[in-house]
Amino acid sequence: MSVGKLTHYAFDLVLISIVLAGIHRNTGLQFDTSHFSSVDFRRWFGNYLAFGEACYDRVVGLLKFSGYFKQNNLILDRVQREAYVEQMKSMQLFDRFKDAILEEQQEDVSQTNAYINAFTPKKLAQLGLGIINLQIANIRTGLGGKTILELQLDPGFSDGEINTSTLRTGDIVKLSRMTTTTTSTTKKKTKDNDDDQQDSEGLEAVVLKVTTSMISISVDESTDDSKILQYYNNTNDQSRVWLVKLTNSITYKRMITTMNKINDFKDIDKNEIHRLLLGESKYVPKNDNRQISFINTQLNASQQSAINFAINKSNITIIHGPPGTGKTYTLIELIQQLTKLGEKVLVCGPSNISVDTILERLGDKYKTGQLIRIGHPARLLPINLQHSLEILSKSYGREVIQDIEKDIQGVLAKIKKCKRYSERRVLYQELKNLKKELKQREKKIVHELLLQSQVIISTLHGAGSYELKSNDIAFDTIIIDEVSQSLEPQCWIPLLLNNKFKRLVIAGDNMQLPPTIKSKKSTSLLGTTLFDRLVTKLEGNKFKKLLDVQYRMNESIMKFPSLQLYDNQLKCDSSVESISLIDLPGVEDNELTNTKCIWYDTQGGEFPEQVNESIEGDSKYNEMELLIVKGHIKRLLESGVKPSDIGVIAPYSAQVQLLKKQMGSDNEIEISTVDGFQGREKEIIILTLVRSNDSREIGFLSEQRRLNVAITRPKRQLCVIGDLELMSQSNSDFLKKWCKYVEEGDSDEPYEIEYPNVTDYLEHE
Ligand SMILES: *[C@@H]1O[C@H](CO)[C@@H](O)[C@H](O)[C@H]1NC(C)=O
Ligand SMILES: *[C@@H]1O[C@H](CO)[C@@H](O)[C@H](O)[C@H]1NC(C)=O
Ligand SMILES: *[C@@H]1O[C@H](CO)[C@@H](O)[C@H](O)[C@H]1NC(C)=O
Ligand SMILES: *[C@@H]1O[C@H](CO)[C@@H](O)[C@H](O)[C@H]1NC(C)=O
Ligand SMILES: *[C@@H]1O[C@H](CO)[C@@H](O)[C@H](O)[C@H]1NC(C)=O
Ligand SMILES: *[C@@H]1O[C@H](CO)[C@@H](O)[C@H](O)[C@H]1NC(C)=O
Ligand SMILES: *[C@@H]1O[C@H](CO)[C@@H](O)[C@H](O)[C@H]1NC(C)=O
Ligand SMILES: *[C@@H]1O[C@H](CO)[C@@H](O)[C@H](O)[C@H]1NC(C)=O
Ligand SMILES: CC(=O)N[C@H]1CO[C@H](CO)[C@@H](O)[C@@H]1O
Ligand SMILES: CC(=O)N[C@H]1CO[C@H](CO)[C@@H](O)[C@@H]1O
Ligand SMILES: [Mg+2]
Repeated sequence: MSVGKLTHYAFDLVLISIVLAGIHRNTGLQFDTSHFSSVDFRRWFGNYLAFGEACYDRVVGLLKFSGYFKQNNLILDRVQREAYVEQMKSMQLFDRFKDAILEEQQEDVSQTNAYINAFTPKKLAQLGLGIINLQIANIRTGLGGKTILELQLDPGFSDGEINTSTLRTGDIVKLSRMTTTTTSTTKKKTKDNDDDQQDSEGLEAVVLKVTTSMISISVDESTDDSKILQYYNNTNDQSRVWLVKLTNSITYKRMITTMNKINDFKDIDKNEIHRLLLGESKYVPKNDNRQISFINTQLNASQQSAINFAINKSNITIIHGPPGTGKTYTLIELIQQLTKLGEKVLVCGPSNISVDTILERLGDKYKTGQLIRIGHPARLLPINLQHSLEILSKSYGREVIQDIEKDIQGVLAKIKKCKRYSERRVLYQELKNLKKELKQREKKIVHELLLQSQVIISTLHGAGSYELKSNDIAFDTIIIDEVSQSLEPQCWIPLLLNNKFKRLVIAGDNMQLPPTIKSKKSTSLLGTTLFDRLVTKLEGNKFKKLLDVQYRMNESIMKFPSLQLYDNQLKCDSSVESISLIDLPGVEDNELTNTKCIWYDTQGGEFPEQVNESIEGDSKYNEMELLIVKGHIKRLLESGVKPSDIGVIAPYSAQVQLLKKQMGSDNEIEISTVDGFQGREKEIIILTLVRSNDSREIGFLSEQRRLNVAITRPKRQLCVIGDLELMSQSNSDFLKKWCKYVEEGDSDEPYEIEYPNVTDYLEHE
């Protein structure tokens, strides 16, 4: 019997079973199998009927489903039905995103609470989570009528400087008075109980600025002024306060709101790009003919082609920029071209640093007022101060604002002196009115500024701030940089501002660091970025442009990542393809400096990993591997390499901490985890993989995107220290292929493999 016939019979059998099940379900008629003599046949027939019933349920389900569509007039044709199904799917997706965000927030809160509950303020300060012994030096009014407190160290308790590494601009903090238990050494008179209760509440605030002498915080808007002033009055100017870092719940709230908005997104409010991103319509290329001449004539073919594509060929573009391919460089040209064509552009990124990088490069290309950075820039170069919205709005509307600010200061001064409650109350009311007036005037100024500007730069989160909400601020193009490090729910914040944008450009590399996620459970969903989803689930490959010329590293360093992660599509620019350490001034020409890639193989059990258990979770380290790191550094320095050209990367923070301790603080060798090197480069990178274990565990070395970042930082030498046997037996495809490549290569030896002799290294310690 032919296969075709067999399938035919099988199909008939299935149909018959469904018909039998239908008869059973609709008439209650049972099949009496007892007169079949063969037990085997009876059993088979029973299973056969059960199978039929299962199929029957599915078929009926399907029929009901399509009936539902018909009843509700939801289908007229296939295309619409498909769109509807996609819409249901994407709603499910955004519901699942919501769950994942909530989970993430819970994890974040519980981690923070674990710290705050476990430790005293003093200990928290040592851990870098708080600052103690502060006093309020001044209260003033900031943009939007917010109250700003300026804090200094209490000279009676601390003569040092504020630990500027503890707090960053934008951190959410709680300000509380230091209780008598923590101030037992003070000679201060004790306060009544009433006070202590108010203390435990504290004030929530946002950090605006941190210097060694002063911290400015902006108090949560919902906080009553009188409550703030309790922390600042002339009757208890001795009292000390302290700050502790809290979980920033605003970012989570904004993401949840955004997900809700998508679920309620009405069809008529969507534009073509929204529909495309939601999978509700098919991608259609376009063919415009906008003439431009490149401002930057150095752009290579793939960079030019990406710009051409974004302007002429498509309303949506993914610019895929592998390490060192000039992604930001390309975006800078694109932004300038778009504004030359008269467009208004919104540029967003996941972090302050990601957008400030762009601001820095655009800063001198736009006049004051044409380019505006919303939010508090993390590190503003003086030249870019003129582009900060906050600063701009102060100078732009100076006259309108200044007199009212003066009035507010006057009232504040009066309140400070005033002792009678009834008088105070009148003053509070006056203050409130003045602030309202100030807020309105500022809003108007800000609105005018944004309306006139050509390029607005903001973090993804910041794009949801009130300044941009106004409907008449419409962008022609939205650009999201570092999209692979952004959570998709955050990418939707700028996209939901309105539906007037005509073009979306997202840029990133899905083979580099993913967004940071705290919760273990939600990793899979939040870890899927917009880039990933467009490429894997939708038609992203049709509008993805790869930048394929790499300007950072020697060809031999680029080879493996290109082969493994970029389909061997990367080309080395001639300016870097054969760069070598010996080209650097003062570097000797010897065997070590001539080697491109070195692997110190630590297999054999003499370099075991160790575990450091701490509150942040276990972290691994490997003291023996550090011996080799130091040995290699020593040889490099002896060959004339400058310490500032060397970077050491370890995937584990315990290893980083330990090496930093061993090396001391006064050297210029940079030691960091992978994340600290992201977006950067060094002449030499030494990578210590740490893991070496009989149990064949590699932990998060299995994250290929992280390793890819590590091995694509060096320009002239990559030195890896790791257990080749463990890596090659791991279940990570990337590691296995890498080991194979290291050991066998494709043509000549790609890596110099060394087998370090522990005795030698220990002797030289
Ligand atoms: C300063 O903060 C860092 C981390 O934020 C912390 O490790 C360090 O111990 C702090 N220094 C002091 C003197 O508290
Ligand atoms: C950037 O800075 C703003 C304002 O200071 C802050 O609110 C925000 O959390 C920061 N964003 C990131 C991603 O660090
Ligand atoms: C000033 O501080 C003292 C002590 O903390 C407090 O009892 C008092 O209520 C404060 N005054 C005002 C007006 O808030
Ligand atoms: C758009 O296409 C036209 C014709 O193909 C070309 O001359 C022009 O340079 C393109 N514009 C850009 C931005 O590449
Ligand atoms: C691209 O956007 C423009 C402006 O919104 C629109 O007119 C055009 O139909 C869009 N093209 C495609 C192929 O979606
Ligand atoms: C750089 O690459 C060239 C050719 O690919 C190779 O001959 C040379 O040894 C490499 N040098 C270094 C230091 O990587
Ligand atoms: C282990 O961690 C603690 C604190 O987290 C640190 O003080 C100690 O130096 C670490 N030990 C090693 C060997 O890394
Ligand atoms: C390591 O070096 C020591 C002394 O230099 C030598 O005695 C020993 O044989 C070497 N071990 C190996 C495995 O080569
Ligand atoms: C085709 C093209 O323009 N290639 C350029 C790529 O970039 C290098 C260096 O920036 C130029 O030298 C090439 O001409
Ligand atoms: C966590 C773990 O499995 N540790 C083991 C790693 O391997 C060494 C021996 O190489 C064992 O002693 C550890 O227990
Ligand atoms: Mg970049």
